[in-house]
Amino acid sequence: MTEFSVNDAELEKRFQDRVDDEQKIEPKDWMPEGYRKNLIRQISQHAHSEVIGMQPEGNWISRAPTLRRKMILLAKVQDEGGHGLYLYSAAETLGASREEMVEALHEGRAKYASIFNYPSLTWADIGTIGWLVDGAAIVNQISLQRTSYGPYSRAMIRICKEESFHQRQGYESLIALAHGSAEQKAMAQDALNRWWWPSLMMFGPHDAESAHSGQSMKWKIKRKSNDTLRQDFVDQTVPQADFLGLEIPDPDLKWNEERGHYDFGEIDWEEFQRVISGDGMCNRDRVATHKKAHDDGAWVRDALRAYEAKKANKSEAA
Ligand code: FAQ
Repeated sequence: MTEFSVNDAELEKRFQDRVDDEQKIEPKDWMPEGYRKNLIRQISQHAHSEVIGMQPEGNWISRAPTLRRKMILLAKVQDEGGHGLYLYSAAETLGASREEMVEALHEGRAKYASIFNYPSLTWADIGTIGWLVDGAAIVNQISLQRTSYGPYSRAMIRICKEESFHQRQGYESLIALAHGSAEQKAMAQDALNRWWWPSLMMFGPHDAESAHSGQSMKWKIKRKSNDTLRQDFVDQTVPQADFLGLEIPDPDLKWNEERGHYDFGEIDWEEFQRVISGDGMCNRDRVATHKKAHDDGAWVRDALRAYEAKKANKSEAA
């Protein structure tokens, strides 16, 4: 049988065999249309999250309490922009254009992580974002280092190295606050109270409610389920809160000897649905800010295109 007479069912079987065998799928390999579409959805939403995620922290760069904290925060926010760029590039290898992806974000057709629709009200929020939000992102992204799509997997390896610095700088900042004055400790506790539940929402709906999980796990786009990752995050974070002397705002949180995990309370799923449907505290503002920055930068893209065209004309004439 030649390659040309192989039908879709056979191609799909070969594809699944490769996935099951832990081989990476690369951009020029045959892949089912659903795999390509699902990856573009997930990777572009991941990219949007990184870029929109610059806003809550960017809000504090000019107000960081010391030069050291300002330098760390600037580097971190810049890293998040870089992560967005790796991820947009990974999605582009699947045939999506940057313009289409950004348009989908602006028109509300593409989501981004719900967490970035909450406001950063105090300096303690910045440490807490590093500790909890980057902490949750890493738990998920470590599993995605083994995702089946090569460019996504390689981007994750690089991103995780930087996220690990992000998580540590946040935790270090919170150690300073939690072990500082009574006012500083209260500010850290208040930030934990506001960011805890939204951090748990980052992992998405329960497995039973997750529309994409079944297929994404079969194709090894996702390697661990939403609930498993959420449990990993809780188990890892509770001892960190204990060390800080802060209390996690969940009366149902307790160690379960039998399961070898922490039990924890139920997420407010109505709030989650509201936020991912565009009606959270900051959704409108986040998208409007992104749109304005994009529009203000149009001249840079135009200049780059004009320069590329000029270069192409010159090389044609030569
Ligand atoms: N927020 O069927 P599932 C970071 C949507 S990076 C908004 O379970 P899936 C770094 C989901 O898209 C954080 N929407 O979906 C940083 C789907 O809607 P759709 C981002 C959510 O894809 C730190 C619907 O619900 N990380 O923070 C959320 O199998 C600090 C049904 O859900 C990633 O994106 C949510 N939390 O699983 C940056 C990791 N959860 O598309 C700056 C990659 C679910 O059908 C500062 N992504 N939805 O309209 C993933 O691992 C997965 O996409 C999940 C969701 C686990 C997020």
